[in-house]
Amino acid sequence: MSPFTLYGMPHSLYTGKARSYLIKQHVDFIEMTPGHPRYGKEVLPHIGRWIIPVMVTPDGETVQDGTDIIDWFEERGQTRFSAYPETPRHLITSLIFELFGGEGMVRPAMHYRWNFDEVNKDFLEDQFGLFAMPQVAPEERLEIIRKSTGRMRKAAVMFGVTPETIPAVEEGYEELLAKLDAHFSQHPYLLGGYPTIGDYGLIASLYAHLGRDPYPAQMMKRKAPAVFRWTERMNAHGADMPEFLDHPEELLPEDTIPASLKALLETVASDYLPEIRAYTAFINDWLADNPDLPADAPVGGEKRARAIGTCRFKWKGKEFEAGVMPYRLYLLQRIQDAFDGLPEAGQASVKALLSETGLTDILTLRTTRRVARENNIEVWAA
Ligand SMILES: N[C@@H](CCC(=O)N[C@@H](CS)C(=O)NCC(=O)O)C(=O)O
Repeated sequence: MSPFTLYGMPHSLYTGKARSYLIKQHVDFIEMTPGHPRYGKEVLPHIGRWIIPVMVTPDGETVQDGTDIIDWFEERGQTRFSAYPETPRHLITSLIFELFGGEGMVRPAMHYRWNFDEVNKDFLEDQFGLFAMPQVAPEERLEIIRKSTGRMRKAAVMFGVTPETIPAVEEGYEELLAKLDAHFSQHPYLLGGYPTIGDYGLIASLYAHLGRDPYPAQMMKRKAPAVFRWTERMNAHGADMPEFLDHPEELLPEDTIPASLKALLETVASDYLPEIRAYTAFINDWLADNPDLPADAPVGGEKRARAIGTCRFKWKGKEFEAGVMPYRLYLLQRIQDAFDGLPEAGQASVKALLSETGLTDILTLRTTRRVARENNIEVWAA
């Protein structure tokens, strides 16, 4: 049987999540760049837009989206160890970090990629050109790529990175990095001896951008060596935890959430809840203004736009304005759905944890319509 193909790029944030999962699950896969002519034949006709990551199965099925790629294996029970913990606190905590890592940390990821030209620019232009057009000569592709990186640079603003907010973004990231370092100094993965969905969410921002682009990678190595080690570990075939002598390949016993992880949940509450509050409110208003959308209407309209508007919120004393991306609801719903599916005792134990860490609202911030995924895009559910 031919192996799986992952269309992705080393410098792509969302590819990191899918790649790490495939590596850890020992899936026999090859990674191909969307710059390969096969992408146009094998992927575009099915997916209908340029996007990565996309997985093609040995039977020719195409799956877009990091979470859907992971769930393709989970639903079939084809895992070495499931990404979804069985105990209530571990499950909900892990899903919270899936949302936070992939969506809540995009601001520092964009900032440390695009606002440090002296250190990053040559590398970024090389990498973007190399993987988009490996068949084009370096000087020629540089011309082309300079135009498209200009577009991506502007995207940082869409995520709320502006000259006014940059000091807050940097302060927040340094605090987060210190807490992550404290945690990964004690634990090889978020919940113990193997990665779960929260690790796969975190690796999105912490690999391609924050762990690989020259400026933030050096910063991570200097200030948070245990986080850097975790990024290596997340891309290793084995457990890769020799510094944790005799650590079992098991999650922490008794659904334990150690103090270092509670501290990280507190950061999610302080750093990301204000934005969740703002975008769920925006979406509810938007849905009230658009009451006649048919079921399965693409969330970004015919253009398949990522954002349906911008919302404002305050954080660290600064006013932020950021794009409202309904995809984020899809990940938020996963936390809430998992909570709703827990037995009463499990719910009580999770509620106590969320109350202790300031995250109670993550369960109640809901919208009047749900986001679903159909045919590899996000749609408004019935
Ligand atoms: N929700 C998707 C997001 C994928 C995504 O945004 N990929 C980026 C590259 S890291 C991309 O393809 N962007 C191209 C575009 O949106 O035009 C996932 O998790 O897979």
